[in-house]
Amino acid sequence: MTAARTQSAPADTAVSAFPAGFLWGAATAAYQIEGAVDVDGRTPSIWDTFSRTPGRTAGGDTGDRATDHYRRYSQDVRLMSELGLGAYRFSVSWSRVQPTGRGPAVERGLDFYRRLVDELLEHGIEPAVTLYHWDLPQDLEDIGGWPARDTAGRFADYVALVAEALGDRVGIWTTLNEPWCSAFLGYGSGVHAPGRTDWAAALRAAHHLNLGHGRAVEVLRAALPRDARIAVSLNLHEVRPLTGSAADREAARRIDAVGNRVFTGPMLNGSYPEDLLADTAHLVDWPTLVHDGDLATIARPIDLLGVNYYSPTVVSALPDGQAPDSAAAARDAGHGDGAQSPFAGCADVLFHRAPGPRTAMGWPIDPTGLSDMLLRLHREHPGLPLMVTENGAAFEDVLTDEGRVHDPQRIDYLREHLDAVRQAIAAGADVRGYFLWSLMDNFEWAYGYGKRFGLYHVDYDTQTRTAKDSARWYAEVIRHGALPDPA
Ligand code: IFM
Repeated sequence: MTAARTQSAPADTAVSAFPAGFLWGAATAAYQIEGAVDVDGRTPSIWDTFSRTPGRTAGGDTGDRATDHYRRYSQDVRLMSELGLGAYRFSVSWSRVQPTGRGPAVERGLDFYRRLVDELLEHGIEPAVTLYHWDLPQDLEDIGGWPARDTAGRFADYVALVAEALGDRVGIWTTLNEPWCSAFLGYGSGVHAPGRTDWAAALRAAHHLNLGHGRAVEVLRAALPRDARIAVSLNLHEVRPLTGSAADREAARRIDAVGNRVFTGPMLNGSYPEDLLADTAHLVDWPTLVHDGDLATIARPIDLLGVNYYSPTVVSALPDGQAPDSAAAARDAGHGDGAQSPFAGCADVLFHRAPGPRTAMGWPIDPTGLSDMLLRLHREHPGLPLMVTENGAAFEDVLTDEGRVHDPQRIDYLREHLDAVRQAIAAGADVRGYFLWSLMDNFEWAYGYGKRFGLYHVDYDTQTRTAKDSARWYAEVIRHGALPDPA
């Protein structure tokens, strides 16, 4: 934790190149791009159910068609090749592989990923698989979802099926993407599927996601070749107290506990932080929730920590006499219009958006949050290689009559954030690569199709992909392995 905007990596303007072997990538997720939700045996996930529920997503948008990547994947791999990507990070849809969340694999579902991986390898692009990016099979939610312990075991069985199918050709494996969102937006504030608003359920979900991660690591280690790299991607909150007051620093500590250390504690240190356990003891009975052996499972060593970063989180204590309003807290945190704060037990923490430029999501643009987070992880977990597995921005892109998308704000955002990565590396952080979010515009969850994060613009009527100026810019960065001069 650092005071707002005070700490940043030392500037090093003399060197703009990234280390040799730095992996340049772009990322997507199954439900956000695939479409084809009812073909080849796929059954509904919690996001199908949620997005089809009136009022849950902007404009009632669903992933039914998305960017039709399930059918257009070859064309999309060609776009990746034009960018010169070294790696492509995508997620596997559990509902496609194992529709009810248990039992044997549906080969037609796995075949899609086999074809995609083959196509990537033919183009010299390294596949990086994410095993879970929020789309739990609905059948598993119906019997308890992530708050139920059994879901961790179901996840491990599913992971074994995917590892068996793709293990010989995929070298980078991520167990979970942003489990904080799955637990706290899905079961806490309810702005994500399955839309439950129960802080105790959110904390139970967090533990079972941790357990599912640990069991998945065990399965992957047993199934994959020795040189496969196993990771988890966390959206760690760069939490900054609004002021240096004891009350604001205490607010930051609490958000750091339930936003970050609820995952990094057990995964990387083998224990839940004492302060988290104390803060949330009124919500869950941790000694009953955490069984003997769970922590050893969760702490199985990983090879890479994925860091997803968009914006810092500035917090303060509620002024004396002001009533807590946890729905407002959720809104102000930039986490949607939820019924209550996603941060379990923290209704009395206020969130502040730093002044200055913001993205179309309303998220303040502050690259120092990325360098500070990378350096914190380097300090606290020395020897653990890091990878930026998501970073990018939505802006109000316009497709011109000439078929161009001029997006200088995205180029600025990317340049500043890549420079923050470079500075963190120069200061000692072992950052192995960068995956830009996202390859193409896609279904932005509760925001529907209104928010565009892509390097490629997608016309959702015709499914035409158009390279934005930022795509050309990123291709040059990749080609040179260095940032061009801003001029
Ligand atoms: O689109 C999401 C992605 O699915 C997970 N990380 C944040 C992105 C932007 O909100």
